[in-house]
Amino acid sequence: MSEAITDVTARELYDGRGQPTLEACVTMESGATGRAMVPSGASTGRHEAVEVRDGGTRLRGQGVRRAVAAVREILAPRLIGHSALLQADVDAILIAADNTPGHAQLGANSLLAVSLAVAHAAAAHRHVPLWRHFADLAGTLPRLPLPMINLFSGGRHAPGGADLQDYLIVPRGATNLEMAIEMAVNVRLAAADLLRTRKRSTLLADEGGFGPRLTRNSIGFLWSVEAIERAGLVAGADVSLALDVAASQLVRDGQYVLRRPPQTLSTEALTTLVESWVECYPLVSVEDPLDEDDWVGWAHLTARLGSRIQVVGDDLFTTHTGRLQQGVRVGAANAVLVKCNQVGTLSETIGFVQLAKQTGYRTIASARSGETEEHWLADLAVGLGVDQIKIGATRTAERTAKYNQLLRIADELPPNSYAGRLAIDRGPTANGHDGGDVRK
Ligand code: 2PG
Ligand code: MG
Repeated sequence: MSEAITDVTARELYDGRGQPTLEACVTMESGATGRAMVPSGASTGRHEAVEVRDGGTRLRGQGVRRAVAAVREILAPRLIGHSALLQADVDAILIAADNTPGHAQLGANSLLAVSLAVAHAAAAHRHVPLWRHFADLAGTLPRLPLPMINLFSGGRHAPGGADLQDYLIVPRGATNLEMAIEMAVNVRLAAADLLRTRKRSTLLADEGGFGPRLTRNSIGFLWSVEAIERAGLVAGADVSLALDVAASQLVRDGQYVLRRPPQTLSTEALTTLVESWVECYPLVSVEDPLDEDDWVGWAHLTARLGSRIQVVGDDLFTTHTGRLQQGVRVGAANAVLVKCNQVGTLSETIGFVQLAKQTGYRTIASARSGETEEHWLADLAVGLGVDQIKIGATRTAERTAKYNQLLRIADELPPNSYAGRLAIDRGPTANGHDGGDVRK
């Protein structure tokens, strides 16, 4: 059987933060090969699948030799002889080999590296681009997502900076992907000028954006708007703003503790603060505005803001269908972040995206703060036909690898394949809300 897997191996390599990560390699009877590396988060959700690291003193405990051994000794023998074209079967074998909640024994990093390497090999075997293979697996029409691009970072991604983790720009006015990325590049350059003028650091944060010290979190919004205008664009029309609060990282003893300025807030008070930002700035999307287990708070916030903006669950859902079902039940959020390594395998990720689409939640494929130079996430976003993609700034190779791949794919697809502003502006969202025109 030419599509049979004949070899599975793994090695320890390094990601863009210089941390060890895992690469798996798969060979098929036909001679086709595939390999994939996995990313890693910093502001990880409590309900994410488990990333297995070695512990001990070598590489400060971050080594992945145990995960490498899991691939070589446990996963490889179970997969050899199986068809690489049957991704769902492959993933079921991986999940059964681990057989613990959260893939805690072998690690979601081991499972995902192998799952993706199998997909890469299968695409090579079929002589189709990876995005096409993903689209065929999911039964989706390929689509180019609207990018959501990091400008300023804080929180865990830029310690010493703002409390809020990601200030992003959304080039809603662009009519094609090339124009969208060009706008983002120009805004980024303008932001660098703005920081230099104010004698602030232009050193890069984890996602390639800037991580300046800010005395108030609101300055991040003001400077984002200023950078858009300095780039000759209209804030709110050409380019809007998005935010990732990563609120679970701010919780101390049941309250949200902010430092810029110092504030200790209840759920209700943080919701009101987020609402004031929505009223003052051209914000169209807010991610993780509240703690990952505060379903009641999320439901209230979504009822209050969900008709005006996109409310995104990242740590809330951790790419798990069970948690999304809970969200649908209580009316929490109207969009989901999609991160493969939060759940573990390609098939689980596809299932999550399908459920999100069925339940009217918008979908955003997302990189991690610790990314690799690979571009499979761009292929996955296109193949699964998600609405938006969040892969950091237009800077540093592990980020531009994905933007560049999106641009390459754009050349292959018909011009009307770009999701554009409709991916965030309109259409029914979860909980019966109409997304409305969120233009400000
Ligand atoms: C997030 C991601 C990317 P991390 O919170 O959305 O910005 O961060 O990979 O650290 O979880
Ligand atoms: Mg997030």
